Amino acid sequence: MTEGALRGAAPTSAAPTGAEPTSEELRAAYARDGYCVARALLPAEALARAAAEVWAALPALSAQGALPAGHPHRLPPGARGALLSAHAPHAVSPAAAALLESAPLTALRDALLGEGARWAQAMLFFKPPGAPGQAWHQDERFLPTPDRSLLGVWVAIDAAGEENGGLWVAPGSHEGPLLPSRPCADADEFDGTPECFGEALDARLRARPPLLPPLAPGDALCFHGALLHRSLRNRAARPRRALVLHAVSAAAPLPAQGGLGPYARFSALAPPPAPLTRGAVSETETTSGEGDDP
Ligand SMILES: O=C(O)CCC(=O)C(=O)O
Repeated sequence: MTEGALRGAAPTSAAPTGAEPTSEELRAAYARDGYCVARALLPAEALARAAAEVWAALPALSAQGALPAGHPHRLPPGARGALLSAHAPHAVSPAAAALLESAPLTALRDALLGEGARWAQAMLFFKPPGAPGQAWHQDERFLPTPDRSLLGVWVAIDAAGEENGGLWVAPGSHEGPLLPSRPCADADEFDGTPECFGEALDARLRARPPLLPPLAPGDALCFHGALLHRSLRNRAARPRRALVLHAVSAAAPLPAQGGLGPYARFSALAPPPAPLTRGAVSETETTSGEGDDP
C-alpha cells in the first residue's frame, strides 16, 4: 500500500487527532481494538453525487420490478422518504462504482486484509430523520467467513454523530466466539436486525466502554466483522447517509449473501428486511449466515 493513499487516517480515537498513522499503525489498531478510523478517505462531493444518483434511480428501479411485485420492500409511488438503504448502489450509480474502485478505498482494504481482498457487498444508507437504528450485532453473523476476515468500511456521506444515529462500536469486542443473537423486539429504537444478547454481551460491553467516533463527510470507520456495533434512531432533522462496504480476504469465498450483484435492492424502514432471491453471483457459496446484512 502507498503510505500516502490513506490521507489523514487516525488509528483509534473518538475524535480527529490530526495525526497521520502509517498502515502498520492502522493494522495494529484494527487488530487490537477491532476498528480504526481513516479521516478524509473519500471526497465528500463524490459521495454526495453517488447518493444523489442512487436516489434518482429508485423510482424507476422500483417501477421496473427490481423487486418482485408485492415484495414488502417494493417502494410505493412517492415513498422514497421511507427508505433506509439501497443495496448494490454501484449498479445504478457511476459515482458509487468509481468510488468502489478508487485507490484510497482499495489501499485501505488491502492494508487491513492483505493483497487479493475483495469487496463482498455494498449498501448506501439514507437513514432519514426518524429512521431507526440497529441493535448490537456482529456482521460475521450475516456475512460469515471461514477465516473471520470480514471487514466493514463505513464511509460517512453526512457528518455522523450521536444525534443523527451514527455508529457506536465496542472496542475489543471482536475477541472471542461470536455471540448468540435473537430477533430485536425494541421497535422504538431499532429496526428488525437480529441483536446479540446475554451475559457474554454485557461482559464485553463492560470490559471497555462503547464509543461513537464522530465522523465528517468522507471519513471511514473500519470495523472487524466480529466487532459489536450498533446505531440508534436518527433524532436529528437531517439525514445520516453512509456508504457501507464489506470485504473479505483473498482466502475467503464470498459469503452466500454477498457478492456485488447486478441490481439494487432496498431495505425499507419497516417491516424488517426479508431474504430476497439473488441475481447472478458467480462466486462459490460455501457458508450461510442468518440473512443479509441489513
Ligand atoms: O449504518 C447503520 O446504521 C448500521 C450499519 C451496520 O450496522 C452494518 O452495516 O453492519
